Amino acid sequence: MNVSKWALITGATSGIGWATADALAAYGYNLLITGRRSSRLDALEGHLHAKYQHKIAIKKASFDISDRYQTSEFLKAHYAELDHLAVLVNNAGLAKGTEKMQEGSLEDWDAMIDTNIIGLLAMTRGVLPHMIKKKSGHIVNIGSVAGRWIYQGGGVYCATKFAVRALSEGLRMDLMGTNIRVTNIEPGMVNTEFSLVRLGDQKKADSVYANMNPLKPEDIAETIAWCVARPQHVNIQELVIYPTDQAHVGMVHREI
Ligand code: NDP
Ligand code: 8X3
Repeated sequence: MNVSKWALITGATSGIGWATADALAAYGYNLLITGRRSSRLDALEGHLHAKYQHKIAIKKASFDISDRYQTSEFLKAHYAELDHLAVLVNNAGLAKGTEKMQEGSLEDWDAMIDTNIIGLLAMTRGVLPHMIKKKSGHIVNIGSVAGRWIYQGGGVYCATKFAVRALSEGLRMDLMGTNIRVTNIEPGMVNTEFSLVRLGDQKKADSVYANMNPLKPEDIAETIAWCVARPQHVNIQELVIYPTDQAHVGMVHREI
């Protein structure tokens, strides 16, 4: 095993996670990439090996992070890589639905809470003993502007991202003296599969980004790579990143 430095990216099968794998590969990180869709992990592995000429090691793990048992089996199976983990990017996440709470689906709420909060927590809890042992590491959480401001029909999703913000802050306090950094990245609109997953319809998803210039996954990935590349004594705690066309949640300039 190439032991130099490993990064674990959850939700690497698409969007921000995929782009982050690419950005960290460019910095020479070996990658542990996860997500439920194994064919996408295979495609990402092929893309990265072609682009970086097999200079980095890649391990793939396909599992459902909202299932605590599957996450714990993943952690057990990758103990060796985790001992060399420099970066964990807690990116896997989703929004489901835009209904008002009085009409919301409990299944959708379970999916958001179990993925965005419980999955992130279980993964973080699993890797921390490895990082604490070597007194170094960087946890990058993908929060959202939805973790700072609330919008109608987004209450539960927003609550999960408020939780990510609170957990990031609490973690920084608990980890004081361990040398481990914790960053919360809070993007506005990024054109990924996010809206397709949320709305379940490609046309509706396309309309979210119509006539405006949203962020690209690469914009967030480059920011993550920049945070990670800061000197060890520098911790970028929080970063809010909007597209220029978006002034606030729900306030978007569209050229029509
Ligand atoms: P995508 O839908 O493109 O990517 C989401 C990723 O999360 C996929 O790789 C998906 O993999 C993974 N994922 C979702 N559920 C699970 C699960 N149960 N188990 C394992 N993996 C899972 O969306 P984004 O790239 O936009 O989203 C990435 C993160 O960014 C999320 O946390 C999202 O909340 C956040 N975010 C997104 C914004 C946006 O506007 N797009 C803005 C602010 C934050 P798979 O389906 O293969 O399991
Ligand atoms: C995704 C951004 O504004 O759609 O977290 O909630 S938003």
